[in-house]
Amino acid sequence: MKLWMCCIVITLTVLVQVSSADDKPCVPRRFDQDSVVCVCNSTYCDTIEGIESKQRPSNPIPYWYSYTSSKAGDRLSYKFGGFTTTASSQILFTVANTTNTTIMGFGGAFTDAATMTMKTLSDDARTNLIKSYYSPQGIEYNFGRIPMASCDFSNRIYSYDDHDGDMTLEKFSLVDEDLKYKIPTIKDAMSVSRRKVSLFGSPWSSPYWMKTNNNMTGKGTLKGEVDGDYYKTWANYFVKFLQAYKEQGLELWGLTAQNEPTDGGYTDFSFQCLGWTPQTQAIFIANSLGPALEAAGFGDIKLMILDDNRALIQYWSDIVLKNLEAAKYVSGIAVHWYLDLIIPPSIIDEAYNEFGDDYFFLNTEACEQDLVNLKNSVKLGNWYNGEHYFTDIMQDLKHGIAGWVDWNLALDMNGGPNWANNFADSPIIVNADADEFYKQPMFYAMAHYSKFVEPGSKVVSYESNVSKTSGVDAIFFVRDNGYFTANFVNINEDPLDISIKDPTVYGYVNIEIPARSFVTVTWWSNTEFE
Ligand SMILES: *[C@@H]1O[C@H](CO)[C@@H](O)[C@H](O)[C@H]1NC(C)=O
Ligand SMILES: *[C@@H]1O[C@H](CO)[C@@H](O)[C@H](O)[C@H]1NC(C)=O
Ligand SMILES: *[C@@H]1O[C@H](CO)[C@@H](O)[C@H](O)[C@H]1NC(C)=O
Ligand SMILES: *[C@@H]1O[C@H](CO)[C@@H](O)[C@H](O)[C@H]1NC(C)=O
Ligand SMILES: CC(=O)N[C@H]1CO[C@H](CO)[C@@H](O)[C@@H]1O
Repeated sequence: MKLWMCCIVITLTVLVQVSSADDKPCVPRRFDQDSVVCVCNSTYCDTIEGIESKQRPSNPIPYWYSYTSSKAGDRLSYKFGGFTTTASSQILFTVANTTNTTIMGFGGAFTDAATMTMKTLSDDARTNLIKSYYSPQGIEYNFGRIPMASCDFSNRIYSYDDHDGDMTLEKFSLVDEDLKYKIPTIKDAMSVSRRKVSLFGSPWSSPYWMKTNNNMTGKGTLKGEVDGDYYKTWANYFVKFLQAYKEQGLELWGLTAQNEPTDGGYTDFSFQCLGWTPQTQAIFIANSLGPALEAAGFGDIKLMILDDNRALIQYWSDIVLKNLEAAKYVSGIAVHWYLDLIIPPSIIDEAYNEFGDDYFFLNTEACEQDLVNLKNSVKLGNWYNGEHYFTDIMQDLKHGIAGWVDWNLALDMNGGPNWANNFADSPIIVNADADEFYKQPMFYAMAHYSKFVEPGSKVVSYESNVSKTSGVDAIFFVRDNGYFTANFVNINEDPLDISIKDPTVYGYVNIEIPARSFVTVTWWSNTEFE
């Protein structure tokens, strides 16, 4: 221990509560739920600059900084304090010197619904919304998912080639939804971002005339033989999509081979889908999609398989990736969160142990819905919805999933538009009549990760004697410059005092994790990793 360290520790035993100098605070509003939303409009929106930590100071002083969001109404409230000589809590979290998963990042989807809803705001309010997600004053998302043509969150059912029998896709073209809504919004997001934004496309259905039931909705697969002409045309459709977006100035980072490939196996499935088994997906990738992408100069595209619930992760990956001709074109395994409450993460461990060295794992969709009454899905200010996001992300990242991409970036007050009435909630809800939008607890749940866990950070192992029944859980990360971030959640109605020990920093962080809260704690560490 250096002498100056001990002096600072002694003089800084009292917590200093300040608000970060330049940040604009949340303007809270309570609707009919247990917590608040933050209201933004054309002239005001809360901001979060975060701590600049690109360059390691030559003598980092042993301070910690924290950001708290709580059911009681905190939204990224900022505090800092010094490491203290003794642990004031019996509950100790000790960081170790081993790391796991490298974090790829966080994001949301530029659906028709999201981008059209944003357009119902005035230009200035819309800009505030886009900045809230992608700018340095916002939560700095670095992923964007793009539905290829229509999905349920569209106003109508369409593909990029609704011309019966156009097997060469001569009449393929982007539509107004791309040209007037999705592409301009994506460009605006990228222009306010300082992080590299990685875009990936996902198809819901082929054109109706390629599908066995002649309809983009309902049970069906590609027509004809497995590996036949329709497989080639469908692969060419991906290439045309990538080329068309490139012509518009957007180069995609990745693709999923199919959104929820199992949906197309359900009789009367109610929105756009196309059915695949892992066997047919493997054949499609090996003989059609992979070679077509490579031949068109898109060989670097990060191709993901599955893009469906975790229940299938091991089964699906095992079949697709054991087809070595398919596997050579695949970079990642994409999962959706919808069955996470009933399917334990051990199923991810199984797949991760087998495939984690060669493929990345990414969560590519999640949203809250009121399954009893879909029309009631928007729950403005609901704290549990935020907690559900926060804890699901924590669980995923502890089990090898490298990033977490949400569903619609924004929706209207009804949780739409959605032509199939499959309404959902979103971290941002737009009230066009008032020219306002509402940042929900889900938004701040995402913020604690996307803002503070920079892409490239690694998950750090730790030990703790917190009781499993305490309702408090944690995950630790380190950036490549040695900056640590710890994310805590408390799902109980009582606060809990905890202490954090970093063996390379003299003293302890003593901090309260308030009732029903998310807390991010950050500090400079001297840990040398194994
Ligand atoms: C926007 O919100 C701020 C903060 O609540 C408020 O002072 C301002 O009047 C609002 N602006 C408009 C145009 O409604
Ligand atoms: C947790 O571990 C610390 C350090 O080993 C110890 O002092 C404390 O008593 C333990 N607390 C509980 C509740 O076991
Ligand atoms: C597809 O099915 C939907 C009902 O799910 C129906 O409204 C629509 O007209 C059908 N489209 C075609 C091209 O048959
Ligand atoms: C990592 O921690 C272990 C146990 O605390 C210690 O024995 C080892 O020397 C550490 N390794 C490095 C590189 O600091
Ligand atoms: C998901 C994963 O790889 N977890 C591992 C993280 O590291 C610890 C020890 O360093 C392992 O025990 C986990 O299995």
